[in-house]
Amino acid sequence: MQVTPTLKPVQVLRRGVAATPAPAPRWPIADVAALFELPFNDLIYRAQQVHREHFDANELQLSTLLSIKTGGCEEDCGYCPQSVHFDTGVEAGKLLDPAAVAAAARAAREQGASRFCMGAAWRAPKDRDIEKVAELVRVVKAEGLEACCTLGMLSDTQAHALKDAGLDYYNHNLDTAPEAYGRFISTRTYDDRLQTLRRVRDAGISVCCGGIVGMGESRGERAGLVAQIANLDPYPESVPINQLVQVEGTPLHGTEPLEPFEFVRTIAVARITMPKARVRLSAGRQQLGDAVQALCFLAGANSIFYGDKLLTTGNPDWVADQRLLGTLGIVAR
Ligand code: SAM
Ligand code: DTB
Ligand code: SF4
Repeated sequence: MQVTPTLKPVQVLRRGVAATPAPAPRWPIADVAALFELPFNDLIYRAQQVHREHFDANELQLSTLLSIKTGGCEEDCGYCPQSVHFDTGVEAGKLLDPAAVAAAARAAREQGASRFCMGAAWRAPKDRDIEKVAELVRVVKAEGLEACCTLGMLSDTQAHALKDAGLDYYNHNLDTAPEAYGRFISTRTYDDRLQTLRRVRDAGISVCCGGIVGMGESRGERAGLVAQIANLDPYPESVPINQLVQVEGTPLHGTEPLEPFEFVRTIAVARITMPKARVRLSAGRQQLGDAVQALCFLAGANSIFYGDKLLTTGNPDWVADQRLLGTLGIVAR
């Protein structure tokens, strides 16, 4: 099926003078929604074509996650076990020291990871936190790995300080479609997130931005999320697609699980709309199982979180992943 971009009508000012129209989005929501509606085989075929045009289809990038500051977060993201608003049993910890981070980074590199992503349960770091995280970035770089951080909202100065420390990627997710956002989070806005993404981009750091599916959102809202990310200008270098990990105590625990083929469709649509991005099969791999993961790779996922823990929840261990990649003939980078 041919997806043609629709042009927005030129806006006309009251006095009859033509105003500069907002640039047409690269991916109108209707076109993204139309991709979701394709027969499954046609969608996967299109995603494979796009994937093979831009990547070696049998190659996978491995990122290892480490929670450098766990729990006690003041935000109320309804999916997250680290929020103080919910009783999930996650205990708040202090920021890890450089030696602990160096040891974890070395272990990740020895197991074949190429990127090390440090996550902190902050709404926004303080300037003195950034000084400490900058040191952690230097430690990770010294181990020969790409460094990524996800620390919450950043100011311009903070983004530049992280860039100066050598940070390669900053992860900040939009998480869901704008119209669904209020159902999950009340303590910061969608615009706050877009602003941080702009600051990261302007500081010269590569952008990692994705979202969560399986939160009870509609297909149209999944299309809305992908369209938002694909229409960032430029679109992110890295796009993590998380399946909700349901944690007892969070408001989203007990949500009707997403049908696995719908998850695969989301990966395929992300691949088609962001041809050169690393699309990462992120949280939820333990729940997906090997066969659905293989379908995700077929649909264009070419990155995973690698290591037996995400931030506070489980992930397949190194042995299981190496076995899966061996079975599929996929080579790590
Ligand atoms: N506190 C920072 C923030 O939210 O910007 C960074 C860490 S936060 C844990 C990073 C991302 O993890 C969230 O944006 C969300 O996409 C993802 N996440 C959190 N809890 C999750 C869950 N239960 N299942 C899937 N993804 C989750
Ligand atoms: C992302 O998109 N997913 C990762 C990473 N970026 C920071 C986090 C997943 C967290 C899953 C729930 C947990 O382990 O606490
Ligand atoms: Fe805090 Fe991030 Fe969890 Fe939201 S997702 S509660 S900001 S740690």
